[in-house]
Amino acid sequence: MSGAEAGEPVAAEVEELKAQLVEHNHRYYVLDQPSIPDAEYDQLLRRLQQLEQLYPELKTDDSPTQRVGAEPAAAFESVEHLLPMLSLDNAFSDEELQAFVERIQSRLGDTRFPDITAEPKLDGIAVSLLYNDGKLERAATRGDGRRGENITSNVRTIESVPLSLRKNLAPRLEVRGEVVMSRSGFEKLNQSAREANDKVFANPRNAAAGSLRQLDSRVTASRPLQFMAYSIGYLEGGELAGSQFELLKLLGEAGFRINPLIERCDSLDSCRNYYERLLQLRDELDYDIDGLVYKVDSLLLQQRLGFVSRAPRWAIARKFPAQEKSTCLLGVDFQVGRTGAVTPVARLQPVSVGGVTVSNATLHNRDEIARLGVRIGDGVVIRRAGDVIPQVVSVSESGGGEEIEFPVNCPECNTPLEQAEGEVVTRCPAGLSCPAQQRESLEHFASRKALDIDGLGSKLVVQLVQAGLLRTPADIFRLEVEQISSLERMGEKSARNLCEAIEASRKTTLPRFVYALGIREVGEATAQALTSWFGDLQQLMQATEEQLLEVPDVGPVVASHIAAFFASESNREVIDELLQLGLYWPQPSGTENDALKGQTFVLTGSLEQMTREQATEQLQALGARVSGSVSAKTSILVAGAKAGSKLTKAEKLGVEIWTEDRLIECLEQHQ
Ligand code: 5U1
Repeated sequence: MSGAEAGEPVAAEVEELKAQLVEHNHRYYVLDQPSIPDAEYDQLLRRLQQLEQLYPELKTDDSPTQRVGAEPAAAFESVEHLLPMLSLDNAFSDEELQAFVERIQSRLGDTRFPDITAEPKLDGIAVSLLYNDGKLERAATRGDGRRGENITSNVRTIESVPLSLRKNLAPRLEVRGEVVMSRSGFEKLNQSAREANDKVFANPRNAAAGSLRQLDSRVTASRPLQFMAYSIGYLEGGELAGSQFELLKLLGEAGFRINPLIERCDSLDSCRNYYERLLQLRDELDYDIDGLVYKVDSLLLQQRLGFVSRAPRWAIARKFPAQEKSTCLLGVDFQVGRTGAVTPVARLQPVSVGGVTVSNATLHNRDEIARLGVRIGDGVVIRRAGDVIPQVVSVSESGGGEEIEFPVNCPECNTPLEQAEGEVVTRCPAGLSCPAQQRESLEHFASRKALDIDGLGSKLVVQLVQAGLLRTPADIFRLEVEQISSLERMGEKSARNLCEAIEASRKTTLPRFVYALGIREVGEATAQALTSWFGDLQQLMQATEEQLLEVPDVGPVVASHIAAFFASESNREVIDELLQLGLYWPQPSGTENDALKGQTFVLTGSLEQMTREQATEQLQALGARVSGSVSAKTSILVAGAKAGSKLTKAEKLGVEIWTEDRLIECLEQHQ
């Protein structure tokens, strides 16, 4: 059928499908607000692919099917930027920031504070995107600022880069910004690389750079990259906006992802305050930032201020302390985790990395030690980012010390260790008879995202196990105040508090319970997916691997772990005992459940009377959606203490704002 001529209805359907897919891409990759399930999106995409195959004349360059198109290239062509891509001067202290503002005031002959926008400085790869009549024509790296490399075919694969602008702002327009890899995406990429014995990247920036320099754009397409716009370069056809802030808003309307943390500052104090807040937020973000950029907001003033050599006079970067440092490897311990995985842990000469003292870092596994070629006494580079455990990135100086020997037997129970064919992980196969695995499983069961038993932390678990009071999670619900208070350093009051916390945890939710079981590879999201799919515990426990594979995001490995877990007689016994000891989860009942149906809540700032997880759970139980970002679709923003940019954005959008007390009142009213 290929080559048949398309009639009008087909052409119209293709146009409609393209428009729908572009819209869904934008909602998913730019706004983080998908509005249809993945399966429905895939169906639309498949239909478009089918029609384009039948009627190739309807295929256009900006079709969502054409992100990965070009054949692998032999090399990257060098291209000249229409306007040089500048670098930034740095300020390393408040005094230097003040001097920057004073220089501006003196040059402008005006002592008033010039409004300034403050933006996170992404630790990624600067990229220039040239749009001709609203269509992406060329993408280039910064290179030396005058000439860069043409990486168009790779950048086209980044879904947050619009192939066609949603709003054509100018006949010719160059948009500049940063390509970054998310931290979570980077961790996953490195984990798969480790499992496949491939090269791992030292940090998300290197991973983004490596991904953009692929000669085969299909490889780039498989990498979790995103583009955030921060300015324009070349522009034809007159000014677009009066200020940097308005310009970013316009770029957002044209379809670009704009950093939601950008703020306007009207004094030196607010500039400093922004720095402090961003420094606090840094670890929570899913992308690396290495500081922030202050820019004079008025584009007219920017023009008057001009440039010195290769940097603008109207902008300055304020760098954060580095998150990588060198130190000495003193030794290596081997830790056995909940699932028996043995992890080598580097013991380090303590070193301050980005304001936190680091004395341990992970070496991941046996292969990683070999890849790094690291020995005891070597100088090593340590990196910490976000919530992840600090890691050894490379050897900075060889000390010629002894080699690191991986143990043959479990360091906790002496059982011979095993490494399955094709797996990088070395495991102790002893299961719950290995004290480390028993301890870790109990700790996991009581942890915050599982049964959330306040006070039952690692030290107490060790004490209770040693005293013979705890063996399986069911034993937790048999503990008595007298038994607990007889432990060393345990008073009557703490024992009573713990018993109360245990009592309160009997009422839980099914997803929490499934997560608490500690099934290999079943994290919170999978536990949620499994329970929404099967509805109740019995159905889940009886599911075959085939049935488990039908659950979204459950692959063959996870399915086999789940089936094996529930097939185990001892696991089934513990579950039975837990239920007999009074663990329960209220069944959601249709009528009371949807009091807040159709409402989208966003929680921001710190809540004082409940955790965000509790608030989220209770809102969801009443049928509300809880989203991470504010948009025009947000119904209510709940603002706790120190609420930041989400509050500002919600105010701008006219979203209803609640205090924590108002939230509690609403929850109580509907419970
Ligand atoms: N957020 C942001 N990063 N960044 C880097 N804005 C920004 N602006 C830059 C650079 C190099 O340069 C312009 C000020 C020219």
